[in-house]
Amino acid sequence: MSRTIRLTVAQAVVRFLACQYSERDGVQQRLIEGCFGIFGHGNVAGLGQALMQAELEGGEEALRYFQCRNEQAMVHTAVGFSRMRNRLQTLACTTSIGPGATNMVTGAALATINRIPVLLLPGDVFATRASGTVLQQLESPRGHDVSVNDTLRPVSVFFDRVWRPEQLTSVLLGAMRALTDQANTGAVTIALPQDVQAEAWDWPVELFNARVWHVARSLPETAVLQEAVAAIRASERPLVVAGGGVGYSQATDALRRFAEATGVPVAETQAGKGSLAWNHPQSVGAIGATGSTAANALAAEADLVVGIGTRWSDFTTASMSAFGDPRVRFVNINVTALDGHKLSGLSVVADAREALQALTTQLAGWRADPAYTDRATGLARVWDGAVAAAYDLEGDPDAAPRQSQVIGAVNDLSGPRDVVVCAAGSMPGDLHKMWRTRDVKGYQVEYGYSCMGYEIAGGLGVKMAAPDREVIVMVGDGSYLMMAQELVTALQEGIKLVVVLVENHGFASIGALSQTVGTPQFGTSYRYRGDTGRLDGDILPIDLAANAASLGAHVLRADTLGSFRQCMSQALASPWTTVVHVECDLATGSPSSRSWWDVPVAEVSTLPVTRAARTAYEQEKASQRGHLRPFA
Ligand SMILES: Cc1ncc(C[n+]2csc(CCOP(=O)(O)OP(=O)(O)O)c2C)c(N)n1
Ligand SMILES: [Mg+2]
Repeated sequence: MSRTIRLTVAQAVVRFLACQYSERDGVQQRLIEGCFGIFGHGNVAGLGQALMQAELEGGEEALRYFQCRNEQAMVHTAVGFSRMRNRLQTLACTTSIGPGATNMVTGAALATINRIPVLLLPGDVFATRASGTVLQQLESPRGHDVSVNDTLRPVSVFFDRVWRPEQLTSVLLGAMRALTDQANTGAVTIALPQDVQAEAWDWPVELFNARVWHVARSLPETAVLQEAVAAIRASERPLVVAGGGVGYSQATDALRRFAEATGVPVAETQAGKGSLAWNHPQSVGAIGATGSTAANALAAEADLVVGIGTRWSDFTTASMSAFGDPRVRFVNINVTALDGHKLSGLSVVADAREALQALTTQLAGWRADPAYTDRATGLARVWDGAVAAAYDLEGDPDAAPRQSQVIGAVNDLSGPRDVVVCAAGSMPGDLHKMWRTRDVKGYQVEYGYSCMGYEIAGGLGVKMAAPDREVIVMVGDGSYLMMAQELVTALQEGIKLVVVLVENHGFASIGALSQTVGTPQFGTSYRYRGDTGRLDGDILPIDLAANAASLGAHVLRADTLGSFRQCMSQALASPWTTVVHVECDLATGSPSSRSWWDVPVAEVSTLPVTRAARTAYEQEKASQRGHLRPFA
């Protein structure tokens, strides 16, 4: 008879999570660093009781509880944390049933789209159904085992519900497997009916022994690798596109060695930015719709593109218009075959670091034409000049600065290890183009879901993962208004953030987009309803700086570039969470990518402006192509 210990289901969950570890390259770390939660009747007596008991009894070993203000935000925080820790560690999030649980759906989608592990523990309706219809229960006429938590199924890479205590062990083990599976990780959901959480069971003691989850580095198949090597050797204009997988695999040194040994230039996706230092001679910067003219010129003529750890999103491929050579081929190094096969590429299913090392070895002695490598460096220098000009735009020193100047000032005043965080609006594109990344973890822009409201909550997670770095959250007024409340959590935990709040009175990015798609400025600025009956009156007098101060942040206000620089220096030197509110010109000042993004325009319209936009759209659309030619 094996020994057992009697605990509630919730106590077992908390005890189990506290002793899970991940390990890669022989380095071991706790898999679940803590648990965020907002309590309600669906979890306070179960997981709430278990977390409290662990806190009182468990000391350092216990799963630490963190409070937050909004369930969506806590998932963002877990994502920011895990992204910064290269997906080897994450946080758990517990909610009540009903609205608390469904508030996590957006966060879960964000995690899964970005392939970042987070553990979600929503409460659920009674398993026994003893109390009848429970507060916040959705009743489905299709069956009584449906609950609102089923909305988490399509956005989770693993979803299970613990109807009976006996099921818990298999559910927990399945969840840990999914969290540590680099090829298919994301939101991992364990729905916990509120009665089951409080139910006692005799658990085998070995369930609570320390358990180490090995994070594999999968090796490329020899034959496939050889095909990749042959393709690279045969290429004349090769280009690497580095995605997020390079950083997560800690493959940046391997990438640099590969680039230096072969002379192949390196472009970066949003998630891959920072894979190579911005001023490395072979770094050609961002690629795609928000890319540099250097990377986009090279993409247009490349005959072989080596994608590493990229999902090939439309921003990267400029909606399938970036790669112009009719015979261009793709080699896709990725841990997941889902991405490997995109663009009819040769799918090299492998860990990025392992594959790069193997390629470097096998390509020994081969180099791209030095004239081509030099041309790439030259194109990159031209782009650097355009960025420098955008940073230093001349103009009235008493006027509101352009966003490009704000980005330039932040880049200039921040240290090499400082981290910039952003997610939605016009800033991610401008940062992708213009931010000069000096450290592999220095650029944390969430652009898989580009979720307004991620910024402050995600930045909190980044700072929790890297307390020794300054974390600078860049947030637009629209995104700030959507989710600013985690400033309170920063205050509560004594976590310092620098928040740069760019005020342009509305959704400037969509305002700019609306111009090109024939709906000029419709619904994109924060204005009163005017005499016309439309939202074209005066600008709404919203004081977001006062709002931030009311949440406990220190607040500095800037309305010129000079005052912004002063405020920024003060914020960086301060030990407190500081919001620098800066009024910005609507024109961002960022240089053109000479690229395109497919947003379809109305095919018929009574409005001349829409018809003109449609004509321009059809011209751009002509540059779009499929990549259907089989690789071999
Ligand atoms: C949750 C969410 N809703 C809607 C969008 C679509 N969207 C993208 S950017 C944007 C406006 C962002 O405004 P702001 O944060 O002020 O940045 P700005 O565009 O002014 O730079 C909107 C509505 C989104 N990305 N996320
Ligand atoms: Mg705005």
